[in-house]
Amino acid sequence: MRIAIYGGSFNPPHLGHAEAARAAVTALKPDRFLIVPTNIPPHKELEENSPGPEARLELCRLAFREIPDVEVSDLEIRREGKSYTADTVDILRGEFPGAELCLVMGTDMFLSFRSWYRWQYLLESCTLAVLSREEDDRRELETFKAALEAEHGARVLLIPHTPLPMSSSEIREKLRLGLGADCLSPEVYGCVIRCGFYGAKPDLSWLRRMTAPYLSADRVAHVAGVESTAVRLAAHWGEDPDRAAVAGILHDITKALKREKQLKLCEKYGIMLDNAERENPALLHARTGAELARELFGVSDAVYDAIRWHTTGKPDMTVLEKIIYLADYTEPTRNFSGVEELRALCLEDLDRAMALGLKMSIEDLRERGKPIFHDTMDAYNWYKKYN
Ligand code: DGI
Ligand code: FE
Ligand code: FE
Repeated sequence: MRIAIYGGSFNPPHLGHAEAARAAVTALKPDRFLIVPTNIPPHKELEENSPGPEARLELCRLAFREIPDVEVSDLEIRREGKSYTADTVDILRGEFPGAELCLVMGTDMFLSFRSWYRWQYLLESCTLAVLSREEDDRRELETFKAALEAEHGARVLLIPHTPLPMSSSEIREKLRLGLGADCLSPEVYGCVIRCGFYGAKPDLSWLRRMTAPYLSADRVAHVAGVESTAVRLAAHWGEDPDRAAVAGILHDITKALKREKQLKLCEKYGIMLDNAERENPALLHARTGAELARELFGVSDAVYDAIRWHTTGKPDMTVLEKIIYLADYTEPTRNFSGVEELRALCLEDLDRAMALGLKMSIEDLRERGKPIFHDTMDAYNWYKKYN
């Protein structure tokens, strides 16, 4: 019986890890292949927003689930403190007496092997399976392999493998900039964004793709228009354009849902409704949209609130809230009379634009014989002083 062990911090596990595992499975054909994420000890400085051990385990399960016969093991995560491979090997030897244990590692780990804790014990108990890069110095590897074999009776297998050009630390940095979606499996990336790990900002093209199925055909141009208008206003008013883009992309995410579904979502999220809201499903999508955006994409409170208040407005809004309200009202496909004046005002004074927008909205509702919702009225009563 052959058991392969592929350890690492997997913070986060990326496509390069998955590729390496695939190459090792193919070359070693082990009976069991264990991915063993290390426990990152609590005293080690962890970057802010790093996933905890349990979450990292879950990310690994997602990252490696496409590879047949690979198991993610919580052996080291369950063990407190620093994770020594030798301790893990002790346990596996006890559990699987007589099995051949293969330690899967990259070239750098291999060449520094003599600095590992209890490395001689590891050489006695395990075969080393080294994923060697094409650009590696072949002779250096062969020489080191021969030395370990001659001096310590080691068993070393060199597995040719060209790794994908990526590293976890580089990816963490990219994620903070709204990049890196192409380095992770879709499931891992989705989980990172939803949970806000590594301070990740969503990749906007990924977000557009993910939200497309939620939009009815006649909403697509509107939502794209809100996004671009919100980004422009954000740049103009010193607000974060990425945040504005996220709010714009997500603001109508539940608009297509029928009243019944809206009410179901309100129940699910514990949203309390008054009679006016219950009677007017057009008002619900701002509330359910904010909740769904948080559940699916882990949006910040600022983005949540911008979506939450985009339909009615409210007194004393944040810059982002005003931007989304006004972008929704003035994006390029809107063509009601007075829209040009409102567009111009958005670039001059956001509060006056709110006053005008709310006034026009209320006039329009009155003309159509619709009741004015109290949030809309409260908002207007706050902003009318800027008129
Ligand atoms: O979702 P959009 O169509 O892009 O725009 P929106 O979120 O502003 O929603 C507009 C709808 O909301 C429109 O059908 C009118 C309705 N609405 C907004 N404020 C009020 C309102 N309806 C009533 N009855 N009262 C309001 O105060
Ligand atoms: Fe809306
Ligand atoms: Fe909208």
